Amino acid sequence: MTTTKTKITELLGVKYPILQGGMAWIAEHTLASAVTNAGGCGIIAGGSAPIDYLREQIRLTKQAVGDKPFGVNIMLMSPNAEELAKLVIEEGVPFVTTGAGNPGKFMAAWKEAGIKVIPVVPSVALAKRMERSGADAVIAEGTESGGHIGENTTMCLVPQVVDAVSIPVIAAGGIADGRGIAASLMLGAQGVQVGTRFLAAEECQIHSTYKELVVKAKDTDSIVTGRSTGHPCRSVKTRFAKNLAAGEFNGSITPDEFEELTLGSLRKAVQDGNLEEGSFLCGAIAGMVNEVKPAKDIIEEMFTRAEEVLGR
Ligand code: TUI
Repeated sequence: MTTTKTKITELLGVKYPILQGGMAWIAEHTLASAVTNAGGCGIIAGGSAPIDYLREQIRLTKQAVGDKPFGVNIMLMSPNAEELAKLVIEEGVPFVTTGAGNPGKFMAAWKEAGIKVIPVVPSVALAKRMERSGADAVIAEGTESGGHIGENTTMCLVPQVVDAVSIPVIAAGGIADGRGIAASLMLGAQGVQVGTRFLAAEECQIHSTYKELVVKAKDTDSIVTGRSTGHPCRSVKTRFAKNLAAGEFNGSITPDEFEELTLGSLRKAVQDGNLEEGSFLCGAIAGMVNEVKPAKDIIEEMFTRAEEVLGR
C-alpha cells in the first residue's frame, strides 16, 4: 500500500493514518486498544470522567497495546480538564487530542513532556493559532460530525486549513468508508479521524439500543440541537431530540431549560439506552453505517477500498 504512508503515519508511528474519535462516555480502553492493535490510533475519551477511572483506562490500554501508540482526548469544556491535562503527563500518554476549546494554556507543558498534541479545530483562525502554539498536527472537523460541532463543512474546511498551515491536517466529519478517506487525501489531508463508524465496532461498548439506532439510521436521521445555547450538538433524530429542537425553535424551551433537559443525557444513551431522555450522539454519515464488525475489519476494509478508489 502506498497511499497509507503519510505525514501522520510517520508522526504517530502507525500503519494506517486513522484516528478514532475521542467520543465522550464511549471511547474507552476496549475500543481504543482494538483500533491501535489494528494499526490505527485508538483514543480514550477524557470527557468528564473521574480522574481515577481515566488513569485505569490508560493503564488497561497500555497493557493491551504494548508500545504501540494511543491517545487521550481532552474535552476542554469539561470541569476537570486541568486535572486531565496533568494526568496525561504523569502517565506518559503518547499523544493528546483536544476538543471544544483552545488548549493553548496546556501546550507548553505537554510539549515539554514529549506528548504530541493534535487539537480539533473548527476554523482556519484556530488552526493557525494552534500551529503557532506548537501543535504537531490539527484535526479539521466539519459540521457533519457527531457531538459538539462547528459551522463549516468538511469539504470546505479541510482544504482551507491545509492551505493555511504547514503542519499535517487530519480530516474529520462524514468519513466512514474508503471513499471518504480518498476524498480527504484529495483535499490535502494527511489522515482521517473517524467516530461514527466505530460506534458500530464490535469492541465499542455502548448500549445495544444505541448501536441499533446507528446501524438503522438513514441519511436524514441525524439532527442538530443546542444552537440556542451556543453548543450545537448532532445526534440521532429520536423523538426526544426532535422535541428539543422544536422547543428551542419555538421558544417553549429556554436555553436554561435546555441545559437542564440534556444534563447527563449522553450517559443515559450510552449506558442505559434510554430513548426518552438520552442523547445518542452520531455523525451525519450514520446512514452509511449498516453493519457491526470488529474494528480491525472496519479499518482494513476502509483502506483497501481507499486504495482501489485512488488507484482507479
Ligand atoms: O468536542 C467535540 N465533540 C464533542 S464534545 C462532546 S461532550 C459535550 N458535553 C457537553 C456539551 C457539549 C458537548 C460531544 N462531542 N468535537 C471537537 C470540536 N471542537 N468540535 C468543535 C470544537 C471546537 C469549538 C471551538 C474547538 C475549538 C473551539 O475553539 C473556540 C475558541 O476557544 O477559540
